Amino acid sequence: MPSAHVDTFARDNLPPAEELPVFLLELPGLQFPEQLNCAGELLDRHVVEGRGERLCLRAPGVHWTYADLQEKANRIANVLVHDLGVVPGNRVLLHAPNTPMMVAVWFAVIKAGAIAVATMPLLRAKELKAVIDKAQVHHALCHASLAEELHSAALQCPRLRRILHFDYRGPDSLETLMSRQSPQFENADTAADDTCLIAFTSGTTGVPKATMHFHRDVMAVCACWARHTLRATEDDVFIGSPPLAFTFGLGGLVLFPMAIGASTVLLERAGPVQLLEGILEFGATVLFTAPTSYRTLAARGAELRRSALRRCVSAGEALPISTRSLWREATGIELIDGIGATEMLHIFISADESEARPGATGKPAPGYEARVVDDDGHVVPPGTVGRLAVRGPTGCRYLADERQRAYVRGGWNYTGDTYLMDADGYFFYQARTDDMIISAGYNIAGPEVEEALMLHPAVAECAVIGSPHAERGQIVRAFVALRPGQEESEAMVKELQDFVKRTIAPYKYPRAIDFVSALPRTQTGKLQRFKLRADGGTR
Ligand code: 3UK
Repeated sequence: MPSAHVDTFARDNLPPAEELPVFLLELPGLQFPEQLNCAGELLDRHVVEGRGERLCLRAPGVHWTYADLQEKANRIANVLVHDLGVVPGNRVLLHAPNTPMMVAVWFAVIKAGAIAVATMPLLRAKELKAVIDKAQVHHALCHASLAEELHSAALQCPRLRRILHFDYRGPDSLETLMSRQSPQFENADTAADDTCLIAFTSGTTGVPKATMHFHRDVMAVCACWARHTLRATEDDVFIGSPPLAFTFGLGGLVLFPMAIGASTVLLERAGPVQLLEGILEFGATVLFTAPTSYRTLAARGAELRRSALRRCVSAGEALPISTRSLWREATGIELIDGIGATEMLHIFISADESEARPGATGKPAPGYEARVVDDDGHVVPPGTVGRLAVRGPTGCRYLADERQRAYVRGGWNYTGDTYLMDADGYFFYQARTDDMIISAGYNIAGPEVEEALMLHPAVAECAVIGSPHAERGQIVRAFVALRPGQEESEAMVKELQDFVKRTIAPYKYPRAIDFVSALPRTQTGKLQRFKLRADGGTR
């Protein structure tokens, strides 16, 4: 396939062929042409087919049609090519909160055949530098409000030649350059297997990894889980909290709505309060957010019941049974749980409302296969806990990283999770592989104990880890944030311990309980158990 990449960095740094996962492309809808630019499919196609006047992006004070977005993206693509000298295959760093301009710059980069490297708004200079160095970035487009950290990073990154700022008025702004460029742009004629985005893992531990995804992969995730499980329509209005630099957010807030000509609401801040306001103000119908956010939002069930909301997707972390039922009771809506990963681009095991089973993530999404295996990679019988291995149209390609050999073995992607499959083929999340607690010879999955604790009315949030113990190897230690008005006392410790013993097998109860005001989380909302483990050891 003729690559459009003049700069061959991405292709040169792909894992060797024998370390790649198997890619399954048989499903109808996955037969992609050799030349494919996903921006053409997701954006230009709607204008060509006469849907240019349909609403595409909403934000406070912003109302862009597909034609509006196309015009902005084309002007920015011209700026990239003519003012900055970007050539196909170059990496362009994007640093912005979720705003319409962030979507426009994303499409501009893809249209130009370059590679979008989106970064979380909260990243500090040190983390931005790591991204710039790893992805060998020469150009950056940055939201004016986030300029400072990127500038300090740039001082230590001689490679970064140029930063343009947007969402501000100034003679040197991206908007000024855009106004001088043509609203027409001919997309780079990229190969379906040219890399179009590099996504960094959020990393609950260790050094972030850079994953590479092709134009074809972007279209594949739209054709699999989104088409078959989410089944949204062109009249749906999407909304959600994950940053667009997190592939959960990119898919849920840009790729999936635009694949079907629907519209999406972008919120710069998307805590539970802003989400609720956004849902009501913009009439959102499809919500993407994390389990903790559903837990908090459930308190506003009465308002949500009167809203247009109809489909709610939970991912990023295991969905506690208690959160699923809380949400159903509060809003009348059954959550769609789905496990996804940056390496896989999006969700690969899930269940829609009608198939959902409490405690189960679901079944492999159309196009994907999943199995539970032992340490040697052999499939274990149903009902046995083991490692999750998956394959499908998307899969792991780390950029120059030896951890590729740990994630992909024998053509399967190992997500680092332990799972159990029941006799009906439903997959039940247990824990991260390295979060299994081994206490006095028992294997205990932290999330199961968390689940039990969260059923207690006094508990707002909790996290369970194994902490070192002389006789037992490890003991189960819980960090608990109580609901307002509850007392952090010895009596409460005893109460919670007894409650867990009554709820699950007694040997799993937390022998130590620490009260905390909040739990440490990543910018993608994941619990950072390693931070608690570091604390837990010293107590
Ligand atoms: C965990 C889940 C249980 C699991 C992601 C949807 O989370 C995403 O990607 P990350 O690379 O993390 C991947 C890891 O997160 N996880 C995610 N969802 C679930 N565990 N139930 C779930 N529903 O450990 C997985 O290996 O940050 C999620 C779409 C795109 C994504 N990138």
